[in-house]
Amino acid sequence: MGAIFSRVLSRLWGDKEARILILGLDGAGKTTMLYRMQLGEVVSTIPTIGFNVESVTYKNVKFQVWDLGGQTSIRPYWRCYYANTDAVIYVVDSCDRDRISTSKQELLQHAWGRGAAGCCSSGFC
Ligand SMILES: Nc1nc2c(ncn2[C@@H]2O[C@H](COP(=O)(O)OP(=O)(O)OP(=O)(O)O)[C@@H](O)[C@H]2O)c(=O)[nH]1
Ligand SMILES: [Mg+2]
Repeated sequence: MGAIFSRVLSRLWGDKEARILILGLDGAGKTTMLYRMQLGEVVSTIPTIGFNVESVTYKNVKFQVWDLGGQTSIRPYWRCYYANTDAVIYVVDSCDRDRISTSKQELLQHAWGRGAAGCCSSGFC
């Protein structure tokens, strides 16, 4: 099944590197997710000022994954990265109850309108 999925993806995409944005509030777990996908392990992180970008290969498909800083003052700049984006992963810390509505507003304002690929709820306390 995985091999079929991989073949379908590479036919659709060819050699093109799919561009993915990871968005979400500060501390939601975006950078942790990026390096978990790339290295397969959890690394210690510091708050992202600007962005991290890494190439990730999954089943012969290459992804260029952009992890953007989520602090309040940085969020307005997310729009600068939208061009040529194929998918958005929006990360929510489900234990951050106080900021769930802020997270929802940002999702609606930034990610949803861009055609978010999936919504990932990072459930840690
Ligand atoms: N226990 C647990 N801790 C996590 C998980 N994901 C992230 N963390 C911790 O949460 C903190 C923030 O994670 P980051 O990945 O740096 O958060 P971020 O979304 O990149 O934050 P900004 O760069 O500020 O936008 C770090 O101390 C992580 O170790 C998880 O799944 N479980
Ligand atoms: Mg980060």
